[in-house]
Amino acid sequence: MRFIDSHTEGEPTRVVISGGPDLGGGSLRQQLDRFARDFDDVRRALILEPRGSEALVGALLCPPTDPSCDAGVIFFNNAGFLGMCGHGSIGVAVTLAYLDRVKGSQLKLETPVGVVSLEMLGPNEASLQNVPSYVHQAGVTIAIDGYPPLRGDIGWGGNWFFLVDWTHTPIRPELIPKLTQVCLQIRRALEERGITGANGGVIDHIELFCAADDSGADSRNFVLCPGGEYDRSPCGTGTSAKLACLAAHAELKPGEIWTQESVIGGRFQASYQLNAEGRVVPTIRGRAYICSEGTIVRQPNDPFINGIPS
Ligand code: PYC
Repeated sequence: MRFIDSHTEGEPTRVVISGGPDLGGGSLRQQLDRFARDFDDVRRALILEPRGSEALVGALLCPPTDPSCDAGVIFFNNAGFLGMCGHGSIGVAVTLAYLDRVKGSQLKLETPVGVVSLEMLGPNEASLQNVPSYVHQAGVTIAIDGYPPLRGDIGWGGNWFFLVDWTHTPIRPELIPKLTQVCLQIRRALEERGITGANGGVIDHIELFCAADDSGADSRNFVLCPGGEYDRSPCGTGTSAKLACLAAHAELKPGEIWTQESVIGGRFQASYQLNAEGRVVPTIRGRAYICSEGTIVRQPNDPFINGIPS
């Protein structure tokens, strides 16, 4: 399998450019299910150490069902599969541009949760129009040890998020281990209380946010991903869910720019329009850089041929 690695505001994406599993066509959901059922060893080999890292998100290009799309894409990580991935879509766009595979400046990708469009703003910058995003439930209170009751919103931005105002404590790189523990506690509390997104969707991303000090951004966030790693970028689907919350609480008007900073200082510029159903259609602008190209090798006698289980 040949791949190209990039990072979007620090968060890595590995695009498989040849030799990946043939998922046989059908809807992106069907292709994802086939990937999970028949080729999970490929996911693990691509993502886990020693060939990958816990923070890595993989992207497999596959045939779209929508003829207006340039490609289908399935995103995956150390724990399984993602419905959508914002930093990953920007990484795919920059990778395809690097390969000279973007006609003009527009790219349309079909994902298991809907179609997203990208506009190249330069070789290392793209603007993503994400799937419609919304608040499923606002003001959900949960209890975790060591903290007063926490209130958060359940939001959809292509994945499910629980978004918690964390203004009382700074969100800074040196606090990443502590923030990770807090998010794991929150996720456990949601699970124990059976709190889910719509149709029982598992809330597998936790997002804490606070004011961004004097950096000029509107907010800084910390996003815990399903496999227990934090997002180095401000998280495209998480920022989309955040826009939905801001719109629901009348804190941001359509077309206004929201600058979302990550815990390590990466930034997305975000805004939204409302669609006919009153849902938020997010636009997320960010930068990605190619960082390596390579071939995955799996020797048959390698005890870690499918990666080191995390
Ligand atoms: O950017 O949407 C995102 C994302 C999800 C998980 C990691 N990054």
